Amino acid sequence: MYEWLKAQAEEQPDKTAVVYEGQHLSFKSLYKEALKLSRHLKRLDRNRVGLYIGNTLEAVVLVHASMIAGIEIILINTRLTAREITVQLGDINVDTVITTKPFELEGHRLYDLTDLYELEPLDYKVGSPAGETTLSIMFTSGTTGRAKAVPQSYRNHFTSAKGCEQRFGYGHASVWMNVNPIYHISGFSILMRSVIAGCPMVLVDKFDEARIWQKVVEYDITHTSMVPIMLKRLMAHSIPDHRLEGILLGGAGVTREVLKEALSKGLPVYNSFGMTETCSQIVSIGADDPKILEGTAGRPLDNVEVAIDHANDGEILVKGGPVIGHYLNADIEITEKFFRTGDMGYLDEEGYLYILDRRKDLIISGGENIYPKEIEDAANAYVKVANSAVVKRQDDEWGEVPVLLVEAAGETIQESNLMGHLEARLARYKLPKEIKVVENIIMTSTGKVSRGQNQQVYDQSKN
Ligand code: S0N
Ligand code: AMP
Ligand code: MG
Ligand code: MG
Ligand code: MG
Repeated sequence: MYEWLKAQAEEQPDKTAVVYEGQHLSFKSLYKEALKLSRHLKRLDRNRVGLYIGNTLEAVVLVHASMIAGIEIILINTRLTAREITVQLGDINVDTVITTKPFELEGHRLYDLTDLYELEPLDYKVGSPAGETTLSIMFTSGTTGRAKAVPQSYRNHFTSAKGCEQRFGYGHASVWMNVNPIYHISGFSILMRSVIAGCPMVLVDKFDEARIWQKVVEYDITHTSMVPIMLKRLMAHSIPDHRLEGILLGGAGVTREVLKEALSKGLPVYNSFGMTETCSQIVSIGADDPKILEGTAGRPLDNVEVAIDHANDGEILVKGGPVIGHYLNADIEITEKFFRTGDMGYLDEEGYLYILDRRKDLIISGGENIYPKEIEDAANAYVKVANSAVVKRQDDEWGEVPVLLVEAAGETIQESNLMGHLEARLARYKLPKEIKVVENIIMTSTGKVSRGQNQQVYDQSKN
């Protein structure tokens, strides 16, 4: 039931499974390679390992090898600093990381593929995963500044892929292109969809609009996923003749202008709403539905239920096969039947979901999440900073970007020194695009940063 690669290797052995930079693997060779690598992986004697990988052929082999070996994989965001990664891995007791690109991490056992193949292969009996078995673990940042570990099961991935297949209309004759990082669910879900439906996946490791269009043509790509900034970059380029049937947009809100431009250029866009915790899109709408220009993220997939919690600011609640049942960090519990998204919105009379705002303090820059608290904690650790608050600014390029407001502890703050301090602690996409020294950071009566009031003061200072 969940041994998708083995099934494809038996049913369509010679069909292309993965393409990367001119290298191809059929389903049969992918299975053979993965099975072989799984024997070396078994020698590590670990039931959970971190993967520090790019969007490459060998990374796909490694993911499948881990699945065959029954090893849970932690998909590491390679944009994070070693310091941030160490905290995440420590939180779920992972001491072993496999890399397919250069990486240094003190205090962990690191193996690249050459190291792995040098380990004596272990003969073992391949098992069958149950639906509830954890396949992958991804971290998603949380309001407290501590990232939440999201375990995604075989059943979560399978039901997600099936729901997507139905809504997005791809099948075994389709060709997927994957330009989203495999370490995000946006990219990982494509790996799952391609092996579950038995269609090829063309991988792209570096977002370059000219090369992406070239590959869309060369491989007759029919389906792909993007965050809005990627689509904007692609539309700024001249568009060749293509066979695209679906471009799934997600990860952040997309403006009506971008959707209108895409439609006018004949691009088959789908808008969607989804999260790491829902194993990718759970609500979507296609270009053929006129409501796409009305600001809706669409209708729930057939295997998903959406409700609105009117007593809590209109928070969007979801449940269904693709939605996770718990977090791994022991003290973060999901106790209710519905999963709380932290986003706010409403459903219209036809059941279309509209996303209005967020209850959580999230900033999304180019599809990467930034929690204000992470930046504030890093800033407050700087001696010359007495207090700080992070607010957001709309940005033509990235969508939203963080702005850091700081209250000095007496001495003058040298912006470049503070930046240097932050750079050692935070991934580069989290670095504030602007630092502003203010008289006073506004706090709530309970002693927390008042995000709303600081935002208001900042917005007014710009007008
Ligand atoms: C947009 C991307 C590709 C930009 O990266 P690019 O151009 O490759 O940058 P680099 O050359 O690496 O660096 C150049 C400078 O830009 C900075 N930088 C890079 N990215 C960002 C960023 N996001 N924000 C701010 N700055 C950024 C670099 O740091 C560098 O600057 P300096 O020189 O100062 O270091 C890249 O950001 C990207 O890949 N973004 C997308 C990530 C993604 O996929 N996010 C989605 C996460 N959410 C989900 O997965 C859930 C929703 C979902 O499942 C989904 C989402 C989308 C589509 C479909 C689905 C689905 O439902 O299936
Ligand atoms: P992640 O935690 O990276 O999986 O990102 C999920 C979050 O992205 C959601 O909780 C939303 O806040 C945001 N998001 C995803 N899709 C949309 C959308 N269509 N409109 C607005 N925000 C979105
Ligand atoms: Mg999240
Ligand atoms: Mg670039
Ligand atoms: Mg301080």
